[in-house]
Amino acid sequence: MTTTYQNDNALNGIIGKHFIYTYDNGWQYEIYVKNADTFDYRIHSGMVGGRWVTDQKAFIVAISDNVFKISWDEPTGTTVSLSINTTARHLHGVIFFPRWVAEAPEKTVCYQNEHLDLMKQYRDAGPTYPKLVIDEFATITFAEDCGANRDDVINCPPSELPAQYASRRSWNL
Ligand code: FER
Repeated sequence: MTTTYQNDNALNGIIGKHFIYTYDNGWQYEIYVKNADTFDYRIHSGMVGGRWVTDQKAFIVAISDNVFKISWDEPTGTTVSLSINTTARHLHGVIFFPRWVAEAPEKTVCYQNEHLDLMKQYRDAGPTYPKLVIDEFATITFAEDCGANRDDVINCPPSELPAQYASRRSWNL
């Protein structure tokens, strides 16, 4: 089936966007969508707070006007799918954590890009099951349009950010 949501313009509302959001369980995350299949993220608080990743590949699709889905498989074996509504200013995330991450989340807290082989070793060593599934809504508290393919939006760990960075509230899309 071909729909109007599968064309070159369909992702205009998500590419280049930068969001900070807090899940209803209190976990705070940040994402920057670099282009049609790449994004960066940083985790400010929660089970794996402090973790950050650049140039993660993902499937990014438009579901309807202002609604997007981003899905990916981490080198850790964690898989995630985010449904983002940019006008309602909220999203829904489902995170499927392998058992080894649930048992020792601190092992994944790093700049992942510098530890890809180690993360894959952990992934392959497991245990994988039973998975820990987190199914949560989040409120988007900060939004801006940075434009595509920037490397200066998410480029340091949360600990090196200015105070109040993540608690700023603004909306500029
Ligand atoms: C998110 C939920 C989970 C997210 C990233 C993750 C970018 C990744 C978690 C992990 O790899 O541990 O909303 O946003």
